Amino acid sequence: MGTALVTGATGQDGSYLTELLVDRGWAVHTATRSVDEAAVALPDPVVRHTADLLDVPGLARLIDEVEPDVVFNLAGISSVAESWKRPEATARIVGSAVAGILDAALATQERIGRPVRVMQASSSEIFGRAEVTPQDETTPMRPVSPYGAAKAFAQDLVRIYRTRGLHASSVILFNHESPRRPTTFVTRKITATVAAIAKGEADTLSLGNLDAKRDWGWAPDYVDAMLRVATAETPSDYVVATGESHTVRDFVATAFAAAGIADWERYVTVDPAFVRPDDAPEMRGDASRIRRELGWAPTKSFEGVVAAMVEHDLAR
Ligand code: F7E
Repeated sequence: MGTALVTGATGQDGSYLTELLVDRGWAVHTATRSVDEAAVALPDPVVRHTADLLDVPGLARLIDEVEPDVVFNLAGISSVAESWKRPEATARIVGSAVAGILDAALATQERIGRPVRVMQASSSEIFGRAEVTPQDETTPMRPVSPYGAAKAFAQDLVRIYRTRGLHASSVILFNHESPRRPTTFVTRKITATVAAIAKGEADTLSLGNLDAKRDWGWAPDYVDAMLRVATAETPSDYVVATGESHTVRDFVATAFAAAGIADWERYVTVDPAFVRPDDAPEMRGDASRIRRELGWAPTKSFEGVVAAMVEHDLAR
């Protein structure tokens, strides 16, 4: 327990992490970009700050003012599709801003004479067209999207600052989902549309690449991994994944089945607008290391994740 500063606290992961930290008795400060974002419900005892990742001096001042035991960096553009539309903004927000956070944490640590840890949310997108499946901490980075390239850069920075004496770690998160996922991501787009079709409110589900394989876990499990990594004695980088992959098509079929619809193919169309310039064919993680060293394990199966999301969307 201690003081945490969470960037991106109003996103899917940020909100689950903030709740977990408050539950565990941490003092939590959040840094969100705008007044609107700060208006999203967060647990009561949280101290909210407005900070923009592109304002590096402002963020550094905030870290210095809060004197956190851990900075959890979850902010940024999290959509790979959007990173193709805003590559330069992605490079700055997802990539270079992390240099500012690490440097500010080190400066504050030196000033106050106690550790200021950094927990960076990295991504399986760093692996891109990986030569090996499943991917683990030793798999070379070979990103195929602006988002993946920016996350790879940030992860290298984390490793570099670790050698300078900062307790800085990256969790290499494979896809992780929940009812808090926006519909710009494929899983929630599918479950929200399937629920609408089941209720007679929609008749088409329009998607891009149905053959992509992803390792889909349950978001609350992944923030539990973040806390384990941030509080571990030794800083390091850890893959967080279920070890199972499924195609987008499998996700669609499982979601329709969960809503009681068997003949799903007649509802699905492919729209080239949702196909990306490049897309990793298969992401599947080997999380043996975090399981072994930090006792982490996923709590929900693929079917469990899909069912929880469809149930939520049917009940809305
Ligand atoms: O796409 C395919 C798409 O946007 C998953 C983020 O959390 O995980 C997430 O990134 C797959 C891709 O997530 C549609 O081409 C097909 O192969 O849900 P997504 P993502 O790009 O994997 C990683 C690990 C992160 O770090 C990211 O922050 O689904 N796909 N049709 C589609 N994707 C979308 N969004 N929409 C479609 O219509």
